[in-house]
Amino acid sequence: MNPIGGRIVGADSAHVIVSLRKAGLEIGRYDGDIYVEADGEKKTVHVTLFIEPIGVPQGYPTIQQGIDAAVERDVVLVSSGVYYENVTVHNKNRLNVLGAGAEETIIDGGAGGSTVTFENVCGDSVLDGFTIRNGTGDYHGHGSILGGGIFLEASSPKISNCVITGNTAHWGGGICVHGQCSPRIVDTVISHNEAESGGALFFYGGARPEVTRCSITSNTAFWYGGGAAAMEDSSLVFGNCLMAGNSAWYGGALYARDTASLAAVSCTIADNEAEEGGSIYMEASAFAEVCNTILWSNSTGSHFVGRKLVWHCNIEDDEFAGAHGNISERPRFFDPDGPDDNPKTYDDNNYHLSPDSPCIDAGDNSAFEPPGLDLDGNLRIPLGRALLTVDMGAYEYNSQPFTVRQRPLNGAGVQLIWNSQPNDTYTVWSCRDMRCRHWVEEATVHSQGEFTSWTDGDVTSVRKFYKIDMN
Ligand SMILES: [Ca+2]
Ligand SMILES: [Ca+2]
Ligand SMILES: [Ca+2]
Repeated sequence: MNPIGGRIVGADSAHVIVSLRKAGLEIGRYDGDIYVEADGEKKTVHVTLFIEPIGVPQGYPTIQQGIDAAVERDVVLVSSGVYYENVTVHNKNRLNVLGAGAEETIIDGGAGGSTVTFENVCGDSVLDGFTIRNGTGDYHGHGSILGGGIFLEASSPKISNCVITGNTAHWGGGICVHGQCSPRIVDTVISHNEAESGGALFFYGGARPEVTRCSITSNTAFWYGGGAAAMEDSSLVFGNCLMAGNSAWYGGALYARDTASLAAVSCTIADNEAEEGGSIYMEASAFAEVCNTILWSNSTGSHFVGRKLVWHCNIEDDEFAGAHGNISERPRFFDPDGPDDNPKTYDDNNYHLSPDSPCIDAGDNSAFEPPGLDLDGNLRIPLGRALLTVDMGAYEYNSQPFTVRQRPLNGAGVQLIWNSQPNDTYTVWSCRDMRCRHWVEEATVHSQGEFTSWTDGDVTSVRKFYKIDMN
């Protein structure tokens, strides 16, 4: 802000100009005072400043124009509607591109290349709340068409609350990730995409993605990895994901080659199909670690091919049963063919556990620290039952939602209280303007037992909204 102080002498009236550099300011409301002294009398002028997001289509007619106008820390807020665009984010960090939710805001690539491309965007950028469809990928100098829905080149955005569907490419029908980067794909549905390899997801060139609480269903690869394929020295971690109804020649759900590694924790991998490796196919030099996971009803023959470490899994393959906590018993899904009673329509199939499932309390609590939330966003180790055990699969049976209560402290701030799990660490975020969901980190808090609390002593007139992430 300029000037931070000043003096005007000998005038009847004064014109005060205050200029402000917006870059670097979070979206939201700011309050401050300007102190004025005139004829020996002191006055305070209260000033309220609103930093607004970039609105599409209100401020800019297209998402691309909004992104082009954005600077670091900006928020591009895209209203409901269908946008026929191929959007590129290039060399921009800390940018939030937010839709109104996957049912409301749709980006349709019009079969004219990748629907969304990120190039050289480091962490802290967010793509949230879109359906991304009808993308056909682009050439990126590798001789193949890459990333039907989304292509990430050396970029590590967080992709959350999206639906990525109806896209095609040679590599990565839904998403292709190349280069040394670590994107996070969270709370996203990736379904009905097609590729030669990596029907839903394809990773190569040192990519280190984390895929958390995603449903990866009904994707098709002609060759490798109906759900996901990993090549070169990529390293993939899937947690609390469902992979069902995907198909390929090698690796119905997952495939890896070269020195790629793959970890699946608390996943349900069911009803996938392949000629070799109905669930997972690892080439000789690749390695898989799988735990607390159900691998069931994937096409018969070789279910799971390659080097692997498997523990506390329910796996339809006698080789593993009886050791390292592994079992091989019908998992008793709640309704695996769904309300339509057709096992081949996967969108309605219900892979939650029935009360008599052998997967209940059969996982290994130490396999993943912290336990995180299941695919429904529920607590793994519920309130007050810390001695119980995590289940196998993507859904915890009979669990409880993660809830936060807010208690005002009579002018001394606000206390947040939530039901917690042992050993978890939480990040508390606050937001001044929910339209932008522009979250500022407030604190890191370690679990205090069944309940954990944190007090915000910041007593200002500005109303804040809070959210809590489990790390
Ligand atoms: Ca049924
Ligand atoms: Ca069905
Ligand atoms: Ca349990």
